[in-house]
Amino acid sequence: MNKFKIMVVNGPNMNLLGTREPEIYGSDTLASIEKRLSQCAQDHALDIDFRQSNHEGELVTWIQEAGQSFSGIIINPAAYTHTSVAILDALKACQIPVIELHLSNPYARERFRRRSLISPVATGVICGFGAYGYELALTTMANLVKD
Ligand code: CA2
Repeated sequence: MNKFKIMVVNGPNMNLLGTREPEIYGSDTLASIEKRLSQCAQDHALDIDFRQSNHEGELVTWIQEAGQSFSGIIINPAAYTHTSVAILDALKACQIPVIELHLSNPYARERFRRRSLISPVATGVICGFGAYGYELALTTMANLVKD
């Protein structure tokens, strides 16, 4: 049986996870998050494609690809959450479920982080649960795509 394919996209500076600011983002690296998420994907019989880029245009290209050949997208747009009309437009064009994800709770932080350009086009938002949020998002996505 063909498995549903889910793209998991991480935005700028997420490659630095685990090296600084552990009090905000936890001590996991992106590689350790990916490893745990792969196990979670197996448990839900999903295929995940886990990616990170520091480049807005590359993220847009990946979102377009997800819209064409994936069943869902989980995205932590990182700082682009608060600035990127290009990512907003790309997600708007996708006809698949979109889960916006953040490790921290941006609403409990600086004022500029309280505005997300992405949330209006997301199916739902998960934030504030650290690395575990990725597993929450994938479990939710499993329910969305199998419904
Ligand atoms: O809480 C989140 O997941 C964020 O999307 C993380 C972004 C931040 O700009 C958003 O407001 C909230 C930052 C990702 C960069 O993470 C770093 C980790 C370690 C050291 C430096 C940056």
